[in-house]
Amino acid sequence: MTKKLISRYQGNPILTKDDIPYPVQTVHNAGVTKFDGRYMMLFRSHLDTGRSIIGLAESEDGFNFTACPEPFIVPSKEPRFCEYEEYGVEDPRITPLEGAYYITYSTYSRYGVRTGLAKTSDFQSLERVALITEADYRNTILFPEKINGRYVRLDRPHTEINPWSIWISYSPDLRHWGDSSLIIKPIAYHWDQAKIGPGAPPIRTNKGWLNIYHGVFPTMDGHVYRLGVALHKLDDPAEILGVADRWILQPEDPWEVVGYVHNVVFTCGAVPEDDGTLKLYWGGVDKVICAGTAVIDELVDLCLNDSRPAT
Ligand code: BMA
Repeated sequence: MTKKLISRYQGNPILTKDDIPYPVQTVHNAGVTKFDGRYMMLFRSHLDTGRSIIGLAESEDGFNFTACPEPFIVPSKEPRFCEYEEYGVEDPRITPLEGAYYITYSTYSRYGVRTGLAKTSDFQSLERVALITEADYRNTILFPEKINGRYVRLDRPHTEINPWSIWISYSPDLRHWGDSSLIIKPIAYHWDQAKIGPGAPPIRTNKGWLNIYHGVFPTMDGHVYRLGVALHKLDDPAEILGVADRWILQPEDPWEVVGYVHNVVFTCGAVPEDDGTLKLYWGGVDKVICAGTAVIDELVDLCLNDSRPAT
């Protein structure tokens, strides 16, 4: 039997809609970070309009979360943003960067899906910075530090011509982005053949940046979402040191197999710990939030020792 690299938390799912003090239909796809010794989680919820908002929950141990009384991000009323957030805000990722916490999230509107960038320093107030992509981009994640003097991000544009792939871009100021290139593609007849997208913001390891991404396989019974790992060179993250051939997590528990969208595990966040492990968070079937742990070195070794081509 292949070794399981992710140990599921015994108390999964760790958050469901019954834990939320305002009316929502789902809780899923959560970004998580450590702030002031606590774990802060931003999670997506569907409302009964079918549109999404983003809530906040807090935890002492990274597994037992308490949701805050009000949502944290709802569609903006500010003129610069409201037109592009009209249909909702989704899939937040949190990146600690230069003393603040930057949040990338998907903004939906009649024009398509873009990426919003917002910022908080206290998880109480929120400042929207900019819309940093045009349509149609999703799954934008920031690296937690500047590399060679520039901010760096991964994202996943949509196109009819190529299976949806992971791209890299750079910025001098977090607002203006360019020098983009495709760096990881789905592989034909492989678990991620339909499309891939960045998941958790990259984690620095001594061998490279660890990127936990999602990959999708089409079946006669719909798409299956799984998670995989890739390793990017520390001082040049456009260079891929390895993409693990096999997935690290697939839908297995009942709340990952049957639900709002069947057979989905989807990550927006992982928290590295001082002991060399990480806590990984994923949405199950677009309905609940689950957690697990992994040994960072084992994920890095999988990228390096059992690799498939990046493009
Ligand atoms: C993707 C996004 C995610 C979602 C996943 C599975 O396209 O919409 O938010 O979790 O599909 O439905």
